[in-house]
Amino acid sequence: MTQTRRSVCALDCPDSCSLLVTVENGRGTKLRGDPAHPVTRGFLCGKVAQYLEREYSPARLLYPQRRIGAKGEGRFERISWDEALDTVAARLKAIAREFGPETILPYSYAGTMGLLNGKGMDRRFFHRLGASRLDRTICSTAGAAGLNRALGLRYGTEPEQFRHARLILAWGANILGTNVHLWPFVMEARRQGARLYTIDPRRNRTGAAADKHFFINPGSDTALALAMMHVIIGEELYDADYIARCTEGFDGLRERVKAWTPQRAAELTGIAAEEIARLAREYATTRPAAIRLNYGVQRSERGAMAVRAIALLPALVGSWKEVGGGLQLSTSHAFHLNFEALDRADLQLKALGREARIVNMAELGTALTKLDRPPVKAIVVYNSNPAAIAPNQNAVLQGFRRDDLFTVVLEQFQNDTADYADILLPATTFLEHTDLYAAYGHYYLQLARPALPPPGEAKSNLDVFRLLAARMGFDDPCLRESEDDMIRGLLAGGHSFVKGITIEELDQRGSVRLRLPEPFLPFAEGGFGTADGKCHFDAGTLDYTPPVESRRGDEELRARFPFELISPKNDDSMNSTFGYRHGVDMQTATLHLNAADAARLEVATNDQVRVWNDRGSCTLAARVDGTVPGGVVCAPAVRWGKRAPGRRNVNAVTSERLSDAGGGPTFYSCLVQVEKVGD
Ligand SMILES: Nc1nc2c(c(=O)[nH]1)N[C@H]1C(S)=C(S)[C@@H](COP(=O)(O)OP(=O)(O)OC[C@H]3O[C@@H](n4cnc5c(=O)[nH]c(N)nc54)[C@H](O)[C@@H]3O)O[C@H]1N2
Ligand SMILES: Nc1nc2c(c(=O)[nH]1)N[C@H]1C(S)=C(S)[C@@H](COP(=O)(O)OP(=O)(O)OC[C@H]3O[C@@H](n4cnc5c(=O)[nH]c(N)nc54)[C@H](O)[C@@H]3O)O[C@H]1N2
Ligand code: SF4
Ligand SMILES: [Mo]
Repeated sequence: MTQTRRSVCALDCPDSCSLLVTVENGRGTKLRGDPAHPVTRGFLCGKVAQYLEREYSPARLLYPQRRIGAKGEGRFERISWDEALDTVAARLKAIAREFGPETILPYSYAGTMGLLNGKGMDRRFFHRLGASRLDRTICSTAGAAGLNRALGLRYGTEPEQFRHARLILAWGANILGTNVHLWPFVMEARRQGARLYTIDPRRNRTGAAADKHFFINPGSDTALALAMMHVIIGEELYDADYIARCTEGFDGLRERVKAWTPQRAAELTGIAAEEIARLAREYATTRPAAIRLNYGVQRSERGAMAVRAIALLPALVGSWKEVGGGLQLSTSHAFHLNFEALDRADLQLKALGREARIVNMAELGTALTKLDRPPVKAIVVYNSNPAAIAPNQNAVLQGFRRDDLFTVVLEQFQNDTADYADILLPATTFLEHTDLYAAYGHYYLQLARPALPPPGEAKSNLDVFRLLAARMGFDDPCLRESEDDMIRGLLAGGHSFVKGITIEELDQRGSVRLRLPEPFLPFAEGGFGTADGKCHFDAGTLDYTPPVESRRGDEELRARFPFELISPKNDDSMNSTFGYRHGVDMQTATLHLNAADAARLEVATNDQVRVWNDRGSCTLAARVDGTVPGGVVCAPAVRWGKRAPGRRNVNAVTSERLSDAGGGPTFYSCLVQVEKVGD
């Protein structure tokens, strides 16, 4: 019997694709993008087109297990769910009693973007327990802080509108690699004569396909944006009418950017002054012009300021008024669901009589090795692989090796973090459980029911936290709630963007557009998330200093570690999610170097090179090519450390230093030395 079932891709990707799963005799045989979905439009990225290979991989975790080897060694034995849950509940209770519940730390990110399995029952459970709260900064909080500062709301140009743009700036955005469903709209625009420019320290696949690529020094984007403002204002190319009606503080901005000449920015960014001036003029005079800004820009010490400065550009030229204008970093804020009902933060008060302390997930190494009063005595990891993806890996692994740390991991695969688990629990994939999905690259809310049966004894996160809550003796009704009731609760917020959307409509249609006008022009008439609805330039606080770890940063560091390392996303994987594969993850084993640098280092393509600094080292295969300029090296992230020489990946060299706002990590502000590995 052959059936087609609906699903939603749950991977951490702006596209949140609507999927059709062909099921024959209970087994999935084909995955397709839904042709009827306005953004998915019938195709999938390469990695998810082959997701059934991951779904049915012999490496899937099928049963609960207990560690029998040393931490990190990866030796386990099968146990029953009863024994696993009893052990976890007993240990968590004992730790909470002896050291206080805040010594227990949840650690999760967006392994699934499903709201119920990603930020639902888990949050309720940890709040009721009184565990430490995790500040989930690892990806986007610096950018969110910058965007909030500029716009007051994290809305952006909808992908469907990019087809109307005449100029598209992909600013730190590898559209073909990480946001491929925007590409058909970009191509449609280009067929109408639009130009695509990319601004990036590396010429990635999108840069190679663009009309023009601007190599920019890592972490220097604020300087470019300020110099563009200098030209736009100096040459009176701004939209005086929009500025008068919808912005605040223009005179201050005019003063502020006077000093930001293209010459000054050229020294900092590495882009020639004339090029900067030409880009500014083109941006201001091409109607409409859309900016696709992505999170690459904000993984630096100046990331929040960079996003803020770039996000002010559309207001200056009035481009929010135009269909196909504006800027997109994220659309996530428009999903005005009732998140308070979902995560029930109020339960902390019941447990502790106050809010629990907060631990920044980008500082996990320090949290596990140095945090005191109270220390971390237990960590429960799900939807994330911190042993591979968190910065300052040596500290993280030192923490996970602690004998007095109780570690629980809910996983689909035996990844780096799973190797350190005391109790390892098998998790379902998004094809196997119910969930509701918002998106950060479009405006459609989606519901997915299980399309396939879970293999072995795998359980959803939601089930596991419900079962644990019962074992802990928590009798709050919300810890027993059904999926459908949780979804109804989320929809009950009453905001006009979601008003009237029901679980029945979602079940019937799978994907439902938020109740937004079409086209959606969030800031055409102001409407910014500020008290007066205007975009505030607030120029007194707009400024730029180079990152400490950069070519213009700390001289002593720079003398010892002369290369700026970036480790952006690889094209064919999803962070470390496909790290179980052998062979296909070659991108994540690579270090791209410029020819002049390679010659000086006497390194040729395929040589093994050691990349190192004071924090650690990793070994990669050199690729000498034209994708990076002199002084920049690039290691696409991120493979499983345990699959790498020395059992370390690129995060052995990245730092725990935080971004200028939002508490974000600074993966791409990282100075290193490179040397050929002797044979
Ligand atoms: N194929 C694939 N897709 C993915 C992912 C993946 O791992 N693989 N990961 C997903 C995740 S977690 C996220 S957050 C999203 C978004 O992912 P993005 O943040 O958009 O992806 P990145 O590749 O990290 O960064 C985008 C580009 O920014 C560039 N960049 C780095 N530093 C700077 C800088 O200082 N200035 C400028 N202008 N550019 C800079 C990088 O070289 C890169 O080409 O992608 C998602 N999609
Ligand atoms: N050097 C460097 N490091 C980076 C980045 C970088 O660009 N460079 N990017 C950073 C960014 S932007 C991000 S978002 C993070 C991503 O880091 P993570 O959030 O850790 O993402 P993944 O590596 O994809 O790991 C997600 C894990 O969740 C599991 N999973 C998926 N669905 C479920 C589920 O339903 N239940 C359970 N229990 N598990 C599930 C998957 O099997 C997978 O192992 O990495 C960060 N680290
Ligand atoms: S990873 Fe992104 S592009 Fe690929 S199927 Fe999932 S949502 Fe679509
Ligand atoms: Mo991310």
